[in-house]
Amino acid sequence: MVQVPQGMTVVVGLGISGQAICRHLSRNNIPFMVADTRETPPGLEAFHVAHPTVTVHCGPLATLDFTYAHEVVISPGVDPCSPGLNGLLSRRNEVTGEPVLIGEIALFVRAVNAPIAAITGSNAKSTVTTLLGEMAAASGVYAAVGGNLGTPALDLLAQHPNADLYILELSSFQLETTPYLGAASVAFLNLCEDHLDRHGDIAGYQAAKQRIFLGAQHAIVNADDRLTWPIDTVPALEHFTQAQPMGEEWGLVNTGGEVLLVHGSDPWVSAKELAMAGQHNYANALAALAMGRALGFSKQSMCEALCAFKGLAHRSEVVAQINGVTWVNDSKGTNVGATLAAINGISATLTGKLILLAGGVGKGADFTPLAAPLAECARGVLLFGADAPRLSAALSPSNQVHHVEDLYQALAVAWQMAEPGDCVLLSPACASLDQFANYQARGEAFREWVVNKQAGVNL
Ligand code: UMA
Ligand code: ADP
Repeated sequence: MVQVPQGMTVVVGLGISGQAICRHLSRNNIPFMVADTRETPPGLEAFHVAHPTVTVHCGPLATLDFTYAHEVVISPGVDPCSPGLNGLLSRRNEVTGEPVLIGEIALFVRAVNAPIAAITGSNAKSTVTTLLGEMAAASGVYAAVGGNLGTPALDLLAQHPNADLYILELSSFQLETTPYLGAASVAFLNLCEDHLDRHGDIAGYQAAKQRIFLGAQHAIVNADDRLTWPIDTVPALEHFTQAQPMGEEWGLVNTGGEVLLVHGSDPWVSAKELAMAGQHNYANALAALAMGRALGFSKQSMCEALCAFKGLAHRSEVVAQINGVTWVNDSKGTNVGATLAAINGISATLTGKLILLAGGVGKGADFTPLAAPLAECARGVLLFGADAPRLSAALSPSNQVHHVEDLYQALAVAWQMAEPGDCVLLSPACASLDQFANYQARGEAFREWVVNKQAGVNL
């Protein structure tokens, strides 16, 4: 057993977040050591060069005695209930009364001196976070954007010490170890089954995400998804809906065939002006507009930024239109909720049918919610990867399911099957790790095939 020295802060994990925590502690002259459960964590050698005097303990956490540790700051990928840490969960600092076990965002909250805007949900976090950042820039607000997406939160403080606002995408893993956030505005966008291996069940996952409301001055939540509503009171609480709004909700109104994004009875922007594909992005636009309004951004600038925003790569991204067929890369659709949103959001605007390319590592999810919408709109469902059999068992015979070896075979079959007016959608409802390095590599493979086909390359 290795004893943590008296008063020492321990950083657990030497990944992107852990390294940002170490840089922050160094800048603030706080003595720390590092523990990582892996024998040789990535970046270890470079870390020793950057921090030559810092002790790094590699191997099981249960071989460390944390009795005299001042604070234990864990990385998001490390479960706070891991062996070796569980004794710390209930421990509080005798002087400050704060929990001894915290995460990166707790340090961020202590150090920040400008307002925070924070976004969580199972899906659409990155899209809304980036869009809100664009709206801030258009309104002349100096906002630093990062968190679970892009730059780690603590690095934002160092890189943008004079920011007017910090816009953070926060995952359930980050929120789980955040005792208090105190944000000026937060959004909880949606909740569907994901990360249950870590949180146990949907209630545990929801409880972690609920922490975004701690000390929030304004919140926007999803009127169509009760699991996003705060359990405790939030001073200024607003709702968005993909239906006609009730009262002062943010929602959609159909006037003479034109869909308007509205706040109560106040029209903000016409849906046809949006550059993002799919009706599910109307919900994302509404959430960002509500946050921007609460944060004091200019209405006109926000609407201009929204209409110019094409969305992020791999999220319902239109790659090409070929012979009247639209090819859409939604490789970031790694859970059932995301794929459902993409199917519903895209099929609503189609004149033809949908051909869905899906499969990969299903993370134990229940795929049955996909059957009914696919029965309505699919010409074919092409399944590949480790959990193709589970997916096909959850779908119905009317879903026109075909099994293929991999994404490339799925693309070739889709090419033969598609008719003008159709959309070929890669939205796998699964992680990519059985056949690709990550979702980006899967999306790039899709893009490359489609672009080559468009250029007339024989594939
Ligand atoms: N690990 C160990 N032992 C350790 C420490 C880590 O085995 O001691 C493993 C973890 O189990 C995990 C991997 O190493 O498999 C990475 O974990 P980490 O906590 O070191 O991750 P970071 O590199 O610090 O990246 C994290 C976020 N990763 C996770 O939450 C898993 C990144 O989000 C985030 O961008 C980054 O901090 C900066 O804030 C990525 C992510 O996948 C994009 N997030 C999940 C998601 O979006 O669904 C939550
Ligand atoms: P996150 O950061 O939460 O993973 P992203 O913006 O990267 O979110 O999008 C992830 C997936 O969620 C994409 O496949 C996208 O099509 C899907 N998605 C986008 N908007 C919504 C929505 N409003 N509801 C559910 N899923 C959505």
